[in-house]
Amino acid sequence: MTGPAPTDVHPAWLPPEVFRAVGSRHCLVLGAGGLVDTVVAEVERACAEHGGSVRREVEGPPPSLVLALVPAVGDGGPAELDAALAELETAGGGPLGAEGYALARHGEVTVLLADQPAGLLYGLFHLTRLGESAFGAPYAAQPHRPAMRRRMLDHWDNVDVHPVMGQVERGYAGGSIFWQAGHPRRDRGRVRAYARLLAACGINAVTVNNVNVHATEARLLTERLDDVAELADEFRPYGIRVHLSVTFAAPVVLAGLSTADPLDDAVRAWWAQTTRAVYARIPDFGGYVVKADSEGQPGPFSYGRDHADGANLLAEALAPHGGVVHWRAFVYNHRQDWRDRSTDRARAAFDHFAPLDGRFRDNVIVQVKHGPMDFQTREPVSPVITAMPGTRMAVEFQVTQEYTGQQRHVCYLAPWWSEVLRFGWSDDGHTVAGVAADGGGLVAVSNVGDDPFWTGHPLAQANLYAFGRLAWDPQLRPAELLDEWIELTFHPDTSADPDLLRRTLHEIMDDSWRTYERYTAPLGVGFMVRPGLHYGPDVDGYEYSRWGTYHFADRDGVGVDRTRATGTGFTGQYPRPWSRVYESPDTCPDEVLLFFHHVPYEHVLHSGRTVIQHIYDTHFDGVAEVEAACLRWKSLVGLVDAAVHARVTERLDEQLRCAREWRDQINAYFHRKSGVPDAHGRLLH
Ligand code: GCW
Repeated sequence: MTGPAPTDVHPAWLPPEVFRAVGSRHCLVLGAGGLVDTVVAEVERACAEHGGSVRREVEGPPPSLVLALVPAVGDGGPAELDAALAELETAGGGPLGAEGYALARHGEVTVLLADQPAGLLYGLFHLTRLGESAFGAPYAAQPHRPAMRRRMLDHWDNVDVHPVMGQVERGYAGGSIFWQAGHPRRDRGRVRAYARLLAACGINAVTVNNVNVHATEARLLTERLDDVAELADEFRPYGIRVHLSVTFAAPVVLAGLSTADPLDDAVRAWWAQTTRAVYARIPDFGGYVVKADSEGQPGPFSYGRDHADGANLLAEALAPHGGVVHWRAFVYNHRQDWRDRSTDRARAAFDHFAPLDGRFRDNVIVQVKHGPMDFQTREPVSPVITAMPGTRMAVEFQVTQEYTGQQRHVCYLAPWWSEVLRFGWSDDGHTVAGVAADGGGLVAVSNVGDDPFWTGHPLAQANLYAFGRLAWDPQLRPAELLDEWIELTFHPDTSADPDLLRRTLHEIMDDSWRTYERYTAPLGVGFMVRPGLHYGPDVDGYEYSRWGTYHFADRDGVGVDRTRATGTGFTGQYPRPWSRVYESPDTCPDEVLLFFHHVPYEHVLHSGRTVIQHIYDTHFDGVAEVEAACLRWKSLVGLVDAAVHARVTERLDEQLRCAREWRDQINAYFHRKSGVPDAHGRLLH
């Protein structure tokens, strides 16, 4: 069932060592059904490696680990199982649900309970995180349930190599693990191993193609559906549903209809019939993902319809089969005139979507990027997330590091995602995590490719891991998640200096997002990257472009005035208290000051420093932090796998080169604009 682990790829957070505790027990598995077979196969593999045993019949010597589906527990099972069940009942809290599980330890027996097979699988992976500590002192049954029902990764993978974007749009880890130059890859073992890694961090949905749907990829929906079905077969044993990005123009481009108008009967009939065929082939198909009227993709605007009309069309086709449509809210004018100060890209998603609240069908999930612009290193939370109580919403993160160093720079993003998820408003305790949990869950753009380390930069694996875990439980702390990831991936106890290894990885990674922020675009102003590529500094690269991403630096100051009083009015899209907090530079948090305000260089931040001095200081500090990271990494020679060490060393060299370039260009630029010298007299070029 699980097949042999591929040997040409790094085991990431599932090396055989993490199964030692489970695999050295005598295990009893009670229950049946697809995913239970996966659990049994996993436990068998672990036991074959570590000397334990597995059986599925109650009769036999006392087990030391019982994994049981509650409905499969009959008479005559071990007494510890009954004790755990009784505890669960008294603990209350209702059923464990489709994916939940409970763990308990009584006497010498550890018990894992679940209502349904997926729960057993997630519980098994929980045991890998606990290791031996799951088999120590007794503890009463503790239930675990995911906060989000849907925990999804979108792959921006193309079937055909795109002439500009390549095989994977914004991919920094080699080619696609699904597709290669027009065809599905044959090495399915890699996909299966990926599914296993994803399940182990809690992911349960994957989109297998880019949201920019080109000609070949459009056909995955119809004549190339078998390719999608093959992928679904690999993901299914790990409880992961496959979704497909489709083009809104499909009825025209695939079936030759004269229109894709969402209110046209022939169009509706085509989607209904096409979707029926998809479910006939892939009964557990997840649904469609759509980027419409965005960056050149077709959409309902062409027919004078709005996004609710467009999304509802697909939702109607999916509803009889239990599918959902993820309809992206990333809609803005990408043909702006930089001279026009009245258009503000940050406002666009709210302007298009907030008025439609309440008009979307139940199985529409409006998928919103977490910030109002585009996955910058720092942005405020998108006000759309606060504004549509009558709509199911999914919040979208970007694990692939498009604007955060492209997996050449260490940038552990969990601290930021955690901040976003905890962002709250109103007295009723609304938070981003709450909106996602009540609606469509969390989605992220994957950072995985066919690279032997999965993610190009081996340390970027931590972002993928942390995303899945945060989607399961948004309360988890980023540093704890890093602990988990370090233990699983590096198993420090088997190294010569476990403490040095743990400490050094934390020192390099904990604050690496803030380090990256320090040497790149300052105070939330964003962009300043090379156009198109989005890597490395180009302060004015987007300043006169059509993309609507400006910083407005002149000799007196910098930043975008998005206030109601004198700017674009974007601050008015927030509920209280944020509409007020952001409106005034006196209350606006420093880290997003230039996102909301155009201020003089001598403006004094809450930190007590002027804006210009902050720019100089942070750029020197950021580079110094990268220098320190390089030295620290050197000290891990011999403590981590040699290939991992070499790859990270190579990436750190590039990070340091690039960080220095950022520092020098940004500092020189602002020195030349402002004429203000550095208070510490450092070289500004
Ligand atoms: O961040 C931008 C990227 C595009 C991407 C787009 C999107 C898939 O530069 O490459 O297109 O976002 O999210 O749709």
